[in-house]
Amino acid sequence: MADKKIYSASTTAPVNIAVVKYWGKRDAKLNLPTNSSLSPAAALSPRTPSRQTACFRELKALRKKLEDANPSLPKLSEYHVHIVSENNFPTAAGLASSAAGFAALVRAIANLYELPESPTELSKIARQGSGSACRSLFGGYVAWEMGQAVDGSDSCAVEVAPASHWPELKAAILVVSAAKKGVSSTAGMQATVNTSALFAHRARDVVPKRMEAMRAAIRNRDFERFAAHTMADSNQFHAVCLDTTPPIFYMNDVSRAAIRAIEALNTLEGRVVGAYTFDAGPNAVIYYREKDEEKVLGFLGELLAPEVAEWAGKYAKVALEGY
Ligand code: 2P0
Repeated sequence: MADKKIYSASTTAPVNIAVVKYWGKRDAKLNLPTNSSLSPAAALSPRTPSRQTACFRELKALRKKLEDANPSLPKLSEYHVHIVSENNFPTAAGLASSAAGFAALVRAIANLYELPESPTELSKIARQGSGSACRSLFGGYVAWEMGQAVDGSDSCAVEVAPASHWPELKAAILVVSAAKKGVSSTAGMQATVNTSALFAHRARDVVPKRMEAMRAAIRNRDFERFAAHTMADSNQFHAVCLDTTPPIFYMNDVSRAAIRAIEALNTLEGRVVGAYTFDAGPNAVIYYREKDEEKVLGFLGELLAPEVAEWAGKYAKVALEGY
């Protein structure tokens, strides 16, 4: 390399909070899931070195292929890469920070290498960093199709609808605790796969039908259906965590108070105005329609404000990206 030019590329990637949850791997090395999953992206850390290595190996191989086909291109595949990553969400608190981190890493390096691969192709690489990262390659409503192949070649993310499809849908994030979670997703989901009897029922009988119902709800902008499946899926995900040996508890008393508050509000209004969902941590994500924002946030704020130090803080009203 005679010419030591510096090339750079930067990007951002959204966190995503799944409404049909990914929980369980059928291949831990390739991060191949035991069920498909689906998420809207929300507004805005790479993890273990081996996962980064896997992503880089694939990205460099694609660049090398491009260089071999176009000999005039600089040999970027031989360059050292310096990565700077910033995260404006609490890390490892069950708010999809690793998803955004790996998606941004893969997107930025693909930009740097000028790779022509589609977001769906790149999602197969991001998936190897963190399973849920494959969904953060897109900005709108995204499904991660679990795929069947043992090499992971069909386990990738596809766009269900762009963010602009449903501008009324908003999300508020209630940061109950920004502390790191006690059980990592990787360890937790493997324990669930190995010990929970309820898990097989979820992966085989529930999620495939729910994926179809959720796609239809999004397509039709049917908030009632969207909300019903979102809450049911969150509750079943936490049920399989509880059904794990030893049991995994991600929600706490404040999380449960948030569930009761939303259930009470929906009953009070006589229609579904809010839908809660919790990932691998105690923080609540509440989906609602813009017209109901005051109602939902006001009610939650009144009921929970004394218990939630950061309520109304900087994370309290994070609108979905692009909305
Ligand atoms: C999801 N979660 O669908 C689910 C819901 C947590 C609960 O994807 O081991 O960090 O890196 O593939 O992607 C969190 O798991 O796990 C997750 P790895 P990841 O968003």
